[in-house]
Amino acid sequence: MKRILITGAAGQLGTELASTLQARYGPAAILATDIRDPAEWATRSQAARLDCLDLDALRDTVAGFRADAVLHLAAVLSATAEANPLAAWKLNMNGLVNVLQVAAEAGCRVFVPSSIAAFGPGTPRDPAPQSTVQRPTTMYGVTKVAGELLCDYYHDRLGVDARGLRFPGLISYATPPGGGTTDYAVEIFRAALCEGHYTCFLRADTRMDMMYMPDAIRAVVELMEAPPDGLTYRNAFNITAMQFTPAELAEAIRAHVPGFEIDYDPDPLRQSIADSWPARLDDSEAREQWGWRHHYELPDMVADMFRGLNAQTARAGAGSAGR
Ligand code: AKB
Repeated sequence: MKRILITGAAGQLGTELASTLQARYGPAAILATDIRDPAEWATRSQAARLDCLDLDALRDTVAGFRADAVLHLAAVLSATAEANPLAAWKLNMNGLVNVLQVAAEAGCRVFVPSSIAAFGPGTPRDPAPQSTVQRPTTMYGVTKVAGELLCDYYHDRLGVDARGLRFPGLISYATPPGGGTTDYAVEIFRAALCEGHYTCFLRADTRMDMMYMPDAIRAVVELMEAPPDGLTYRNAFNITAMQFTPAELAEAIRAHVPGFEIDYDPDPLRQSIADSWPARLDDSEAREQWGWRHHYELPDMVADMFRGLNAQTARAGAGSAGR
């Protein structure tokens, strides 16, 4: 990868991936795009407004930038997709097929995130094997399974070097997530700092698979830089880091915010989505095929989240004091 175009770059994963890639490959090598106007989100990278549903605009932007890799992150997450399934199908599938088509024409490598949501209630829960039953019961999950197959198709028939990861819930402080079922595990930190209290939209005992953002970013880079020959499950490697319930996360937070309180008001939609997913992914294939290892466990992740959020608050305070 020498010249990388990112779609959905203003999102939770895109923001941090763009800055990591700028540091690694140089700012001139990265074009961060999003459907939102760059004035609203871009800081120091080359940035452009791009709607990946517009095939001609996508083709022109890839050609104009001379991209040799597209990291396609523009997608609707699980809870939002359930609220508007048709819009989710349209963005998640038509955006992806456009990216794959342009990549086939321009000879680009492609990264596409899949998700634990590509599994459903019929999948073994703990752990979900790499290769197993995939009958999700959410529109988001349906688009993730179809997306994995579409990437396989473009690889097998048209030679596109497409690669992908099945992410668990991602936790980070730089940019909030939007519309996911695992979002509680991000919201809870700001609530702990600002209010000392959080009302969780999942039951206390809902065990879910999670990963801290620095591990997720490293996984993308390592997979994209891995030699292609050893990759059997190239478009959908299970990866995992930690599993916890809201009650266990609250306990870990109390080590930093003594007296933090949590109560529970389960949202039927998001609870049913969470209950339909495995509690843990088996990532042994990723470990064997390209050397994947996670670094962050629950206590390190919680400590680093508070370090990052406190630094953000201090910077914001210094910014407003200087105005
Ligand atoms: C969501 O909750 O929808 C996402 C995911 C697990 O893919 N974080």
